[in-house]
Amino acid sequence: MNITDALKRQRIETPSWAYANSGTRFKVFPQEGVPRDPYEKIDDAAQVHKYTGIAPTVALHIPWDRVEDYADLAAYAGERGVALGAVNSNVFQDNDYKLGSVTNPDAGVRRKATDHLLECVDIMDRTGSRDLKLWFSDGTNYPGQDDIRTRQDRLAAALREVYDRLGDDQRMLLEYKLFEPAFYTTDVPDWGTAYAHCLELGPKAQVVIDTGHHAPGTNIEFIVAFLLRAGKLGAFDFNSRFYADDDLMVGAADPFQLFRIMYEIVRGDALRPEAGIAFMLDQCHNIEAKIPAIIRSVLNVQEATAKALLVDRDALRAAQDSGDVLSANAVLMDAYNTDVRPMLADLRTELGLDPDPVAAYHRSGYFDRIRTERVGGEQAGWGA
Ligand code: PSV
Ligand code: MN
Ligand code: MN
Repeated sequence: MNITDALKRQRIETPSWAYANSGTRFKVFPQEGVPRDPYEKIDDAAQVHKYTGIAPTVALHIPWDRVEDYADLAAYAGERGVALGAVNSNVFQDNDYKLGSVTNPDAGVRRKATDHLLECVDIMDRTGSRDLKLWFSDGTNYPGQDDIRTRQDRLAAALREVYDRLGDDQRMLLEYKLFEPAFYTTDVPDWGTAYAHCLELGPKAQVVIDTGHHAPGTNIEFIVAFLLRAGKLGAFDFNSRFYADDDLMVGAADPFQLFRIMYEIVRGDALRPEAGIAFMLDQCHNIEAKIPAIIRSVLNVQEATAKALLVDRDALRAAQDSGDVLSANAVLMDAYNTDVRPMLADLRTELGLDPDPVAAYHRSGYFDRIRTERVGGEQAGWGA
């Protein structure tokens, strides 16, 4: 397939919570016009798709996006030209979870947490979502606080129960994170732990790479290559980090890293939707305008992808096979250093889109409408 065909077929999922107010634990700065309910988040997600043409799904977070009728929400999304994507579970914001959710020493709390995950699968049945995304804040703060190995047993038991509840076309995506909110041990701290649990569970369990969830200097593209080779990469949560889990716009901190990640995706033939990798954003726009920031983020992924597609794979292979270190590196850098923006502007024109999606959004008057119509917008659910 040629480069433009591959780019036309690329799909990026935006997160419902990125449209809502968010902040740090120090302060949430409310913005004008933010959505007041999940329906309005979908309205905003539809704007991102309208101007980029490659963001046709929006991920939900339960309970932040709890509604009476999920089938109705799915139908509403459809009317706006988008669809509901992954369902993100939330077992980290209840008083009961102080010592953990599915790994809590108290069996009653573990039951409550597992029941929530099962409820998320019920919701997926109604939204038509394929993916259940699991992230656990579980861990300990002090040596000796709880038994590290027993917590793995509890985790495995909960995952098994949820796995067995999945429908034929549904998947479980297990996300890891190095630390935070737990500071001594985290029960799913890295890709190896997530991979081992997914392997034990079976083919419907896959690993999520959140790009912000690693130690500084971690080679994320290696993880991508390894998991793709093992058939265990399920999804990305894209964002940028300078220090920890910063949740800044993808491609803002390290566009070269994003290119290297997307090169491994192209190398692994995993860009096409049929390959089953969900390319999602997981970001918070605390100080910048949200919808244009999300449009910008989608474009950043698209630009990195275009550069990855430009890599001359034959020349790279030849240089690698002959041990020509400098030429191999030069092939990669040639692609990275190409300005792909004119090509992408042409692609959009060909698709009937505005060549400059951010400018088109600003010109549309949408923001003026929502800032007057929406009063008292929602907080995403954390960061107060
Ligand atoms: C945790 O830091 C995480 O990355 C998980 O994906 C959560 O579900 C998400 O952030 C939302 O805050
Ligand atoms: Mn995430
Ligand atoms: Mn995170």
